[in-house]
Amino acid sequence: MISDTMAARLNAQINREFYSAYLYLALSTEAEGMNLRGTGAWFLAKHHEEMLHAMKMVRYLLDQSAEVALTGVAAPPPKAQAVLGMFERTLKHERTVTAAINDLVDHALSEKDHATGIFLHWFVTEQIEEEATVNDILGRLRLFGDSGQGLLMLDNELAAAAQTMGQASGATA
Ligand code: OFO
Repeated sequence: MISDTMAARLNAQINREFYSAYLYLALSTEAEGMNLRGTGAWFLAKHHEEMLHAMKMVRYLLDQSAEVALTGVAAPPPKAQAVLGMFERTLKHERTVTAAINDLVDHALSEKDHATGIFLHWFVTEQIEEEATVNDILGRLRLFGDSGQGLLMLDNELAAAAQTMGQASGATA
């Protein structure tokens, strides 16, 4: 059993995870609209990952006999217009999520809620990996540009990465 405050905070995070899924679905469709199939597949794989993150938290609340309170998910922002902008938006968003996860851990520690603290460790590690991956992609985009040959190369790499991500999450990208 966890406290009502802890449950409310986890419910708020569930909403953030669904928003992440929604944001990446929007970016996926934007990339597809630009004929960047690999980039679209990568963002779709991210969408599936975020849905899994939300569901992990839903499962945790259920296992702790806590209430799952689903709330409305905000609309994603207008189109990013360029691939560099898409990934800049992604990194900014992931940093916000990292801060939110860290706050959750802090709160769990303040309540001496060890179960939730341990549960959240997976998310702490996941955020490190997510930020690193997006930083890497941004580095390439800045080095080779987000058009022409450089973009084609990146799109192919993202197509391959999406397949791996899809296999890892069990979802089809
Ligand atoms: Fe849910 O991991 Fe990113 O946002």
